[in-house]
Amino acid sequence: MSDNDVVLNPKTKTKPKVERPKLYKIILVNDDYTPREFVIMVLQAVFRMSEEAGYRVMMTAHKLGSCVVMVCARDIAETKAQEAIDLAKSADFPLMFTTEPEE
Ligand code: TYC
Repeated sequence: MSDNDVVLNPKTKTKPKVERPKLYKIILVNDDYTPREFVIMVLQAVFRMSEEAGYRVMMTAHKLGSCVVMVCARDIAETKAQEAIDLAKSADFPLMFTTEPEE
């Protein structure tokens, strides 16, 4: 084969090894003091949930202790969780959101 020949069907493939960025869960944590309506309001304002979806997520955290609100990239998860915590703080409620990597 001369240098000018073109190989149309190379027999080996190189797999690009790009790591998929880890996804993070935003978790709503139950407490005994934050009013249910306030939790729903925060879910609607920060996570763009409908009132019905907000009610379901709030009630799941209320009954089970916590509930996954959304799964997304780490920076978005941390920003949204902080936004929600800040809203609660400014209203003097102990409402808490945490983030953790998905398995
Ligand atoms: N448990 C609260 C109440 O009874 C309501 C609540 C639900 C608070 C979910 C936080 O993540 C939460 N007023």
